[in-house]
Amino acid sequence: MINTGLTSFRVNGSKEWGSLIALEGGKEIPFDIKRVYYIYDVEQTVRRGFHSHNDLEQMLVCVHGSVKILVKTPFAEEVVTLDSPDKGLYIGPMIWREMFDWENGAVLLVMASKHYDEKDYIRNYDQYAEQAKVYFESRCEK
Ligand code: T46
Repeated sequence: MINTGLTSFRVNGSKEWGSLIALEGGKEIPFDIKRVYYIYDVEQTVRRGFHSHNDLEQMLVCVHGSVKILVKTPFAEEVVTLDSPDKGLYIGPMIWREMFDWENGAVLLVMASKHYDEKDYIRNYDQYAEQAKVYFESRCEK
């Protein structure tokens, strides 16, 4: 789907010493990282998200446990399971997202291309769908 995709990170490690993953802005992460936050202690039945961003890029990594992410546009939708620290889900602008089915103890780490700005959120789905149709149609891709 345009503006979102799953990626695998290179693991430095061995059975003897354990594993290390290094992520750098402009390299493994396709933008300069301006902000990092993490979500944890979420009950399994809780569903979060329910919004899109006008102009924000993010990389989501479940560094412990697992969580499912629904990524959706007016034209397509997909559920991605993040269940390993070596998997990253890139989410670009104008993608609706919902996070659900949290495994007990799951920690979701997010790297973002911009500082926090509530004005960048679109939290109403009908309003999002209207704007997203214009956005994706102007790019001639669905
Ligand atoms: C996203 C998904 C994956 C801040 O003060 N600073 C921050 O950087 C963030 C991300 C949030 N907040 C405050 C705003 C709310 O009062 O923390 C509270 C919870 O935020 P929100 O309800 O937006 O959380 P989620 O889990 O629905 O969404 C978050 C991100 O906001 C969002 O950008 O893509 O995680």
